[in-house]
Amino acid sequence: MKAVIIQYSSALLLFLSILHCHAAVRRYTFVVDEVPYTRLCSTKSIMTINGQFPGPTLHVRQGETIIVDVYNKAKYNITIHWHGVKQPRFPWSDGPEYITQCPIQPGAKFSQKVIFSTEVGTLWWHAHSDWTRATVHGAIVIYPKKGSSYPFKKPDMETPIILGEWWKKPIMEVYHDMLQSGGDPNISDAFLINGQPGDLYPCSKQDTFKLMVEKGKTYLLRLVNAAMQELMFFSVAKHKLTVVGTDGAYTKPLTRDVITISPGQTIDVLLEANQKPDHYYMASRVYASAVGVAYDNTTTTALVEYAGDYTPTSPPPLPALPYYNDTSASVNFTGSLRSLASKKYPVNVPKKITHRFVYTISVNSFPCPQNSCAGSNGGRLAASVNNISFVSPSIDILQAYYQGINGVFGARLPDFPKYIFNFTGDNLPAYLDTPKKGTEVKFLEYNSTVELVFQGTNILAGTDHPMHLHGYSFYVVGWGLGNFDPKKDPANFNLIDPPLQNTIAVPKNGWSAIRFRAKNPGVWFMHCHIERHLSWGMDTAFIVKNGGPPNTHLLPPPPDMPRC
Ligand SMILES: *[C@@H]1O[C@H](CO)[C@@H](O)[C@H](O)[C@H]1NC(C)=O
Ligand SMILES: *[C@@H]1O[C@H](CO)[C@@H](O)[C@H](O)[C@H]1NC(C)=O
Ligand SMILES: *[C@@H]1O[C@H](CO)[C@@H](O)[C@H](O)[C@H]1NC(C)=O
Ligand SMILES: *[C@@H]1O[C@H](CO)[C@@H](O)[C@H](O)[C@H]1NC(C)=O
Ligand SMILES: *[C@@H]1O[C@H](CO)[C@@H](O)[C@H](O)[C@H]1NC(C)=O
Ligand SMILES: *[C@@H]1O[C@H](CO)[C@@H](O)[C@H](O)[C@H]1NC(C)=O
Ligand SMILES: *[C@@H]1O[C@H](CO)[C@@H](O)[C@H](O)[C@H]1NC(C)=O
Ligand SMILES: *[C@@H]1O[C@H](CO)[C@@H](O)[C@H](O)[C@H]1NC(C)=O
Ligand SMILES: [Cu+2]
Repeated sequence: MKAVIIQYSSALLLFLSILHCHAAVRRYTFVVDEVPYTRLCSTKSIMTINGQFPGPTLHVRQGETIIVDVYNKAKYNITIHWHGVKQPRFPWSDGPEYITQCPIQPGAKFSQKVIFSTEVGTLWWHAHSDWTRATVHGAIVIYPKKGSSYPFKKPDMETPIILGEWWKKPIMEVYHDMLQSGGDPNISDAFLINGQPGDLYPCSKQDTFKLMVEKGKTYLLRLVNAAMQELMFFSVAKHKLTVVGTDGAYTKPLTRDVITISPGQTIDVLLEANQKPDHYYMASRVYASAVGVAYDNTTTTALVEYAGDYTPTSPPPLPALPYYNDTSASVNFTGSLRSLASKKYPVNVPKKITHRFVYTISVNSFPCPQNSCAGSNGGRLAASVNNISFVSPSIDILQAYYQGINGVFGARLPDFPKYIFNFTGDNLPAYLDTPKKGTEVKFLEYNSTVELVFQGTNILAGTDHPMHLHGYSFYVVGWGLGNFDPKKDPANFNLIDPPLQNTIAVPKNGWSAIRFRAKNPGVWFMHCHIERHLSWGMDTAFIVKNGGPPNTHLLPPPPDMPRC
């Protein structure tokens, strides 16, 4: 474990020394490769960056711009997305395949400019092409600007805590099996903490991440949920967790025994080593709310190990986690996050709204010949936004928009559901199941102010949907269970200290309302961060037009954009 501490602190020293000499734009090299990897006594080949899993942590300062040279030495297409980095006026490096770029094909290279602006805290990067993100991901640590500090007690040490999901079979097989059968993908075999399952699995004794702590010190855990399919509960035995940030923005301190983190979300928590010297489990398992949908019910663990001479309790104390389907535990945590909203860290929630939208988000199905697919009633599972199941185009939308190429996408995403029914009702009629197909986006004028209500539906199976918007952070101004009421609910919106996020878990059979100002021109993907829902079509994009002055225009594309 000492080795890990040295590794982190030397990375920090290196980072500080580089920063000290005011070097030009810093460059990182990402080599996408395939390496054999053994977990749970089973070896497979996985895609990684620089042979590391999880991939390298990027350390930057708020407002910095870096360049990452991505070389694809693997045999699959890939793209890399900088999750939560707004990339002002520069969607070209954002990464989602066929939205802002064509994939980096085997043998090709793409130099991606990553432009940080207001983000601070923790974000992450991940592949955004088919299901390659299962093993191609890593943390992004964003330190405050030089001369400014954290709005909380400076931690003595810090570490990323990346939650991952592991299949013994190659992820591409899991993905292709799902596409072929039309049903749900096979559930995973394990969850991981920093690439390790912990010792509660068969054949995993040695594969445990350890955090060495000293009594009296404070540790900043930079949590990332990089799991493919699941929201996760997380807790540390006998210790409190104090949340101080989420999605690259500070929050008011929120102290809890258990937190919920959705795929795509990052949460910064302070852990005080204030218990009897011993070793304690940190543990994570799913929050799975859909009735009748199988899930991996295993528990991943890591160890918090105090320094000193003592006889460790055997087995180590394990934290109590909420039951798998405990929606109130989940929404209570998510609904308790608040922005700092101080003089130094003000909130800037749009008050005058120019565009109001309500988007239903549903899991659907298409009929199959002779009911031969593995989805419900022999159909093929699908998903939709306002009843349109997104079809990925074969050249990217950004290129088509920029060059005026017709026929790649349409602008017919409805502002409101076309058909009003009891969205969260039980036993909904089967004629609601089948969506339309299309590549439909929404155009927004520069500087328009958007209020968007995501309305979950109970079509096929109601569940939580972590909706993620690229290119923006948004204020989460309200949420509720059941149907959104446009007459009553806005009166309760929080316009004082709503949290600023890039991913919001819309509660099962409920709704979430977000607000943002469209001042980042470009093409910005919006989708559910549950990977199967993304693949099934719970996606759309905003195209934000240029404003008047040239400094509100999209920048030109870099010369080495990958070609289709
Ligand atoms: C998925 O599960 C089915 C049924 O157990 C099995 O036949 C198939 O091989 C599995 N596929 C993968 C990729 O694990
Ligand atoms: C997990 O699921 C398996 C079946 O897939 C079941 O046998 C087992 O009891 C479940 N474990 C827990 C802790 O719920
Ligand atoms: C959660 O699961 C348990 C056991 O399957 C079930 O009895 C209970 O009704 C479920 N609760 C909810 C809120 O779905
Ligand atoms: C969460 O639960 C606590 C205690 O039951 C309650 O006081 C609080 O209002 C709840 N918060 C939310 C956002 O539901
Ligand atoms: C919608 O369905 C839910 C669940 O069955 C029910 O509780 C609610 O009363 C229904 N709402 C309306 C307006 O019918
Ligand atoms: C979606 O559109 C299809 C085709 O028009 C229609 O059959 C279906 O009822 C619609 N579903 C919903 C939820 O509006
Ligand atoms: C954006 O709109 C606000 C009013 O909502 C206005 O005060 C501001 O000047 C506008 N900014 C630009 C760049 O157009
Ligand atoms: C890789 O990308 C190219 C360019 O878009 C595409 O033609 C090809 O089908 C892709 N390969 C796979 C396996 O998806
Ligand atoms: Cu979803």
